[in-house]
Amino acid sequence: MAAVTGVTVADLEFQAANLDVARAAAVYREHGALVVRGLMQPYVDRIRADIMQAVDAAVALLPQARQIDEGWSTPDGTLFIPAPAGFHRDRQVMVSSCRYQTSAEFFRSAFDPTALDLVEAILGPDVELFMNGQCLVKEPVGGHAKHLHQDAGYFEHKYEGPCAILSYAVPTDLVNGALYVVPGSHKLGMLRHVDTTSHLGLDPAEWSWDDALPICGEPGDSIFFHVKTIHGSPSNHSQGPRPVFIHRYRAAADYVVISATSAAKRAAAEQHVAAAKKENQLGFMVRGTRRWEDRTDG
Ligand SMILES: O=C(O)CCC(=O)C(=O)O
Repeated sequence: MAAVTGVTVADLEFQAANLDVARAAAVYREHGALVVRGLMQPYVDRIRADIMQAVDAAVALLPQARQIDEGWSTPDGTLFIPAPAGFHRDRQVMVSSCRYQTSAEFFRSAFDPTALDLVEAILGPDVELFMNGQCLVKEPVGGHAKHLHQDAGYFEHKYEGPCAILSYAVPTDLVNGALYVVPGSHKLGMLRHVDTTSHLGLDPAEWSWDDALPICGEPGDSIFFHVKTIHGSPSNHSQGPRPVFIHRYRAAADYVVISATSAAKRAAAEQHVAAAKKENQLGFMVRGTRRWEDRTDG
């Protein structure tokens, strides 16, 4: 697949200070991606400490890990996947246990006023959190690639779907695993996903890193992306860990209709779309009000 546009990082980029919210929201709507430099800077040092503490605890818990479809889960809820050849352990961290229930600073950062002004401009007045926050870590010297995918492959929604804010917790570049996005790809609709080493991903014969735009950044820089924007990040070839933290928001009336982590599970879940309901998917409200009619929809 050829690159969709000639969009550069500069076309997507804003500074958090004195942000022009309406203009930034317009860039998001057009490209399905947006970079806000320094947005999470006030929180990043504490969040990074919480993530890395969670990783150390999880590695100590590895003897108690149980096998699950996606890899192995330690009792704290960390997801491990197979490590590459030559790695010093047979399993590597993918998703840490750091989430809103475990890190006060991570939870507090989800309510950042500038982030919420922007999310409200994108999603409308009534906004809830989707999921409990997610912190992914690429371990040093070979930490996993997250292959190009649409988040909608994992959680397709009834309406617009979530807006994600992924923030770097360390300086992140082409060596340690910058996030790549395909600007404009949110307009392509739902694409076919296959099984990869990082779970659902686009067929590598159809989409490659050459089709995507890498976004390097500093700790606290944030990348917004649409649930259908193609994105991913290559392996970490540096000597240090590469953590990120992700907030996801959606319109308060929206809900998941297909949830899956493999192609077979997606195919099965596609049979039950009509049964999906909002009422058992209430996230914490961050802007506006919950409306009763939204809860009974579906
Ligand atoms: O860790 C990353 O860079 C990618 C995370 C990601 O793509 C996701 O969680 O959807």
